[in-house]
Amino acid sequence: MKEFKHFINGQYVASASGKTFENRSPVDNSLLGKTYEAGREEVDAAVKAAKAALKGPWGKLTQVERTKLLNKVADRINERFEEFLEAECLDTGKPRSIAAHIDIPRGAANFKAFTETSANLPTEGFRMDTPDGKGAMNFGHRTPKGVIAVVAPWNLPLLLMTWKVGPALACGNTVVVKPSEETPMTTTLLGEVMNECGVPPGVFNVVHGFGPDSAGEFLTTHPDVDAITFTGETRTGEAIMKAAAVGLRNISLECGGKNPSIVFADCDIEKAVEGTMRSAFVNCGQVCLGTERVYVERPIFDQFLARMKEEVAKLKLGRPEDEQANFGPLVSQEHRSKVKYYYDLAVEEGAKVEIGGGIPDMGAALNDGAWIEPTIWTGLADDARVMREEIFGPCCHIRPFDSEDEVIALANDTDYGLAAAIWTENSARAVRVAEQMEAGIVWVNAWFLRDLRTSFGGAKQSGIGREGGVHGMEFYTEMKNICIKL
Ligand code: NAD
Ligand code: 6OD
Repeated sequence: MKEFKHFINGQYVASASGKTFENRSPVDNSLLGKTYEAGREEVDAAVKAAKAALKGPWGKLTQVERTKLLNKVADRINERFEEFLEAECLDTGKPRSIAAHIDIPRGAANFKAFTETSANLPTEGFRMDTPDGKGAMNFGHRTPKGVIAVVAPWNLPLLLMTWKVGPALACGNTVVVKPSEETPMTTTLLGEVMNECGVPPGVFNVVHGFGPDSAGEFLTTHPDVDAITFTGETRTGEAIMKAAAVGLRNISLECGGKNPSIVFADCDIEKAVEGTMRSAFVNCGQVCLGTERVYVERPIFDQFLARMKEEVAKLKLGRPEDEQANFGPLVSQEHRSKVKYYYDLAVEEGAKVEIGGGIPDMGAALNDGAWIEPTIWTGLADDARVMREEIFGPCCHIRPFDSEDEVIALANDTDYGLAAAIWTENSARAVRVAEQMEAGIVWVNAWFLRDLRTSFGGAKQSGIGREGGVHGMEFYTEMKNICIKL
């Protein structure tokens, strides 16, 4: 039986209480291992180690030395690619082809991209006049913020954890990571890589467990944590924001979405179908940037819907290692119950189920897994709960529209504001509509096309703050003004 332990001060440790919880496969519900649940004692040890490491050899590294070390981490993840891939697929059930293309390479890239940004981060300087005529010089100086708590979700476990750990370490901080209870494996494995690369003990720490009254809460309420970066549900973000209020710790919150996709009649319809298929169904719909509301201009509505149904019918459900499969299970039985609840609610609320809507028969070997059918609805009212609440499953509602103004209002009529996609060959319209989207990220004729130098984050209830490029550097450093009287 595999055991997933905490990684504290460079060593793997069990919980003093001996408390564990099961890690089960979403593919067939088989037992993959047991994970230790951290109590206050382990969280405290991890935070203490992280705090001490700030003053140790890590804190004395030059920018160049730190860059070399983190680049080595990226290279080592790539050298151990197969192990990371296997671990990610076991935990999430996602097809290997997806994890090999998205999760693992991006997990490694996050350690390289932000060392470059950090090394090239500009600062400011102001020469000022003084009454004695001699003047003074001001210049900005950045220091690491300190101990960063990283609280991560399960949908892209390595990618979303390193997306925070990469920039945090690039800026010279130390981290304590709380991965999702659903997906402990790749974060645990990263501890080995840190040791292999010579990252000093205490710089990267991992504590496992749940949220409330468990590792998540113990970590985010710990007084020696200097800032908290979180990705997950909006309601959890609220709890974390409350925890961070004590001691005025800074937060970065990347939360839920109910993202629209707008398909204009002048789009390249095949490109729009291909992109919308990915945005609604890749990773079994478990991508925060994914599309759950599709608006299609009326002249091409029937054609677009028919093409989407054809493509959904071609999705091939199967085990991660099945090379023909491009669609895995949801992450857990618990999450499937939530998604299935919304599938049933959609019907109650008057949706026409165009395709899917249920739980597939996967055969005896897989029927205990968290499988669900990819689903398209039409006919829902704009105020239906299914149209307003994040489902985080492989489903979307497709609705016709008649004018640009109408669709802008519809797309923005949501509590969330994470991402939007626009499909049109008219570049003036693309810019005009993109500028009016109430969202942190807008793609035109693309989806999930990522340049790590750009800002990433959500408006409204999709989050607070921006990470990526120089924006993340603001969060991960403390800016100081030094004023020198001349
Ligand atoms: P979640 O909020 O349930 O859990 C995320 C993490 O928070 C987990 O590690 C969990 O254990 C921890 N947690 C839960 N309650 C806590 C508490 N009270 N205190 C401290 N920690 C706590 O989210 P999830 O189900 O893992 O992920 C799915 C959600 O994440 C969706 O809403 C999705 O939209 C969102 N998400 C957002 C982004 C983004 O970049 N905006 C990216 C991925 C996922
Ligand atoms: O690409 C990224 O950097 C990122 N943070 C993606 C988030 C995906 C959400 O599920």
